[in-house]
Formats: sequence, structure tokens, C-alpha cells
Amino acid sequence: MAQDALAVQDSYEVLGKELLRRIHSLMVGARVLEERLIKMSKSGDGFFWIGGPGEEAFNVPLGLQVKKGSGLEFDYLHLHYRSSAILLSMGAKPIDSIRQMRSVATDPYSKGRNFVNHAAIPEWNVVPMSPTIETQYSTVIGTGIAQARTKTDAISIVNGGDGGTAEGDFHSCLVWSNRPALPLPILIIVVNNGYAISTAEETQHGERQISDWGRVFNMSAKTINGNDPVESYLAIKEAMAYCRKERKPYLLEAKTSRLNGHSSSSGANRLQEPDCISLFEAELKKRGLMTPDEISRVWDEALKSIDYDHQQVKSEPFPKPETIWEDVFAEGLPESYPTKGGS
Ligand SMILES: Cc1ncc(C[n+]2csc(CCOP(=O)(O)OP(=O)(O)O)c2C)c(N)n1
Repeated sequence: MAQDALAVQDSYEVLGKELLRRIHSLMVGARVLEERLIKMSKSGDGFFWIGGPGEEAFNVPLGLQVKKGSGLEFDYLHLHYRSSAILLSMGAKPIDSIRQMRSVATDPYSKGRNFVNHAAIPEWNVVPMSPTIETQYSTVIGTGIAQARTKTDAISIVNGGDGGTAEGDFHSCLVWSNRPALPLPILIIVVNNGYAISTAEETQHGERQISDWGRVFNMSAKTINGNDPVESYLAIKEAMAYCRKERKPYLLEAKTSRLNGHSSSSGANRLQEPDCISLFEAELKKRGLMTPDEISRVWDEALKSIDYDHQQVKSEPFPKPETIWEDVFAEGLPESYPTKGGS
């Protein structure tokens, strides 16, 4: 027990005060953003919400450690819809998520076309996010192969939920990344928040933990407490260093809370699960790394900033109907398709 306490203390010292405070501020920023998006969905200022409250303690440390840029020399990200904290930690602006929530034309990810929290950022190798779950574990094989064939320390990173691991795409990713002929430098992340919509983890998984899939392939794998940002930071650091150097895959399972249920379809109300931010704040205060006043100021500033962004987005235009055919591969409807007065 005393040994454990010492190990935790050491971890805080390894990260240092400045980084810990930065992580806290980003976690708060991500939470305030998601809570605003939920509010928008409930007040008719958007149509549907899905996002990541409860996953900030894992996602912020991940975003901070990405090798960010465009092309094979930089990390590729194949993410899913609970990843806002990753993107904010990479430098994405909260206002752009609000734009996508309100489906305005200024949404830089999809010009107001896609669901909220479905980003696409070519200049940072953030591959367009898909609402069909788990397909990202198939697309990551492609960039993984390209990076395995390139002399670089860059890697491909994929994340998704526990439920999705029942899909074939997840298993294709394990098979392809572990081929002896060409192992792939992929950080395979599963954020296990305990549920797939309403299906509880324990009713679905025959394996003891999802990281046990690593044993089948003799691959490096670990399960961590994704509600702890310090443990997450160090585990991600270790996993990334392994993929970068060995050019092999690593399976990382992070157990987190899911604080507002699945999406607006299930109400998005706050649930009684451990809150990673409250837990972190208690630890920061106990260690004298932040005072209660400093913590309040971080929340106040984040709220003020999100209010300002939200007001700004309310003044922005919706896409014009005639732009519907922009950015699609097909050039309009075929002539045979009845467009006017047809049935
Ligand atoms: C291919 C496909 N099947 C089903 C769905 C419906 N669906 C959306 S989210 C979801 C649950 C995903 O659960 P999990 O993988 O645990 O991720 P979480 O949402 O908990 O992060 C399902 C079944 C879908 N979007 N795509």
C-alpha cells in the first residue's frame, strides 16, 4: 500500500506542476464544451449530440502527445465521436465544434453537413470520422502499412469503444497489424466506458479484459485506469514510444466513465459515475498544486469563453441549399431521377 502511494506520488512529480495544470485546464475546457453542446441539443440549437464527457482524463494526455502534422512523417488519427478532448489538446478550437453542432456553413470539418464531434482535419492527419462504428479500425490499417514502409517514427492511432470490439473491423486491425511479414506501427486504443449504448460490458465480453486480445498475437497490451490523467499520460507515453521505435502495434484499453449516457437519444442526463475532473482536482489540491480559487478561475474562464463562442456562432449562416453538391464525388442527380413534381 505504502509502495503504491509512493508510485503515484512519483508519477505526479514526473509530469511536473506546469504540465499537470495544463492537463487540468484542457480537461475543464473539453467538459465545458461538451456540456454546452448538450445544452444546445436540448434547446433546439442543434439536432443531435454525442460526445466525450467522462473520457477527458485519457483523451487530453493522448492529444498532448500526438506528433501533429500532415503526411506520413506525422501521426495519423482515426478517431471516433468521443474525441473532442483529444482535438482540443492538439489545438483545435472549441468554436468549431459548436459550429458543427449548429450545422452552420462555417463548420470547418463538414460545412454543416455531418454530426457534431465528427471532425476531419487534413492538415493534422485527422481522418474524417465516421458515424458507423469501428470502421476506423479498418482505415488505420492503410496508414499503418504506408508508415511501416516509410522511414519515420510517426505512427497511426485509432480509438473506439468497448462495444465496437465485437465488430470484424477491430479483429481485422489486430490481424493486419500483427502480420510477421509487415508488423504495423499502430497504437490501437479501446476506451472502455462500460457500455455500448445500453449493452453493459459484462453481458457482452467473454474475454476477461479487452486487452487480453493482445495475448492471441503475443502483442504488447495493457489495461489502465482512464479516469486518471497521470496514469493515462504515462501509459500513452510508453505505448507511443514502443510503436515509434519498434514499428509494431500496441493495444491499450482505458477504463473510463460515461458521464452523460450514450447520446442525446438517451437523454444525455448526468449520471452518478466517478468524475475524472473532480478526482483530479481533489488530488491537485491535496498536493498543493492548485488552490480552490485557481481551480474556480479555470472553470470561470472556460465558461466565459464558451459563451462568447456560442454567441458568435449564432450569428453565422447556415449552408445555402445550392451548395448541396459541393464536395461530393457524384456530379448531381442522374437525369433519370425525378427532381420536380416526380414521385
Ligand atoms: C456499424 C454500426 N453498427 C451499429 C451502430 C449503432 N451504434 C452507434 S454507437 C453504438 C455503440 C458503440 O458502443 P461502444 O463501441 O462501446 O462505444 P461508445 O459509444 O460507448 O464510446 C452503436 C451500436 C453504428 N453506428 N454503426
